[in-house]
Amino acid sequence: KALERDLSHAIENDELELFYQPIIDIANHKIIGMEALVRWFHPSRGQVSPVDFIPVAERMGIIADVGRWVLNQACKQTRQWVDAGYGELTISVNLSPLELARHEDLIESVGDVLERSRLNPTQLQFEVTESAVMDNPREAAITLGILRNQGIRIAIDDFGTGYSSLAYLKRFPVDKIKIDRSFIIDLDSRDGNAAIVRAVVFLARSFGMAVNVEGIETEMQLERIVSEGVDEVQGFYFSKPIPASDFEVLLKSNVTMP
Ligand code: G
Ligand code: G
Ligand code: MN
Ligand code: NA
Repeated sequence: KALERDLSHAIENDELELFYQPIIDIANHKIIGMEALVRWFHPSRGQVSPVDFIPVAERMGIIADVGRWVLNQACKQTRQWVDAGYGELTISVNLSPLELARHEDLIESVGDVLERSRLNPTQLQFEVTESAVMDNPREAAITLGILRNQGIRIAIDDFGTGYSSLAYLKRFPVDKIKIDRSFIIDLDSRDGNAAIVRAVVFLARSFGMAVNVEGIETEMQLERIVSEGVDEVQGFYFSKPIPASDFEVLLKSNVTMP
């Protein structure tokens, strides 16, 4: 209950912050974008994980407010980095199942935010999990359709951990598959996982989708997936999610300034 009360003031008290994890082009190891991951710095509890407070925000009916704050902050930051000459970065934002189900709020925020940040819609990507889509397939299909018609990119997050992974790809046209990191963890030891990555890449290609591999932690894992034809990678091997100021240091070392 105390957590709920505090969360309802977190935005106005400026306690939310976005961390960013770089998304790397596997072909040249350059940063092509970033995933925004929200953090709540509670005045007495310290850092509260989104795993713990996003469900609370959903229950309280304020997830649309949190989502709007995240989207606005993420796009504003991206605009600053694009203006600073770090390239046409893409920003990836996680969507909760509820945001996907109640699309009116989301669609309105997206229009506002894109206009204000002057980002190209193709620079914005939403990540949705398989289970979020399967919770409410009809609503999800409508929401994703509207977003994609505007040019916004959709990625399936944590791919391979939910149900109906394969069949629904045909029904839910998306732009990208993010292979869950559980398939990467024991890539070194278990042969079967390399075969899964290969199969997902093949499947994605036949549907015209790009492939992201998450959770790369070692050079060995990177080497193993380079040969599988994935497009982009993320993981602690490159960087954890970090505050904006630290991310800018990465960007500086990453590109040749104009
Ligand atoms: O960054 P971290 O590992 O703590 O993220 C934990 C989980 O919280 C991940 O599943 C991530 O997708 C989710 N998450 C992080 N930021 C957001 C956000 O802004 N909105 C939603 N809905 N989920 C988020
Ligand atoms: O569910 P989602 O994929 O959005 O969760 C993203 C979270 O996964 C990030 O917040 C981050 O904390 C975590 N993550 C990202 N890269 C790695 C990694 O290489 N190893 C581990 N263990 N976690 C990671
Ligand atoms: Mn994600
Ligand atoms: Na994921």
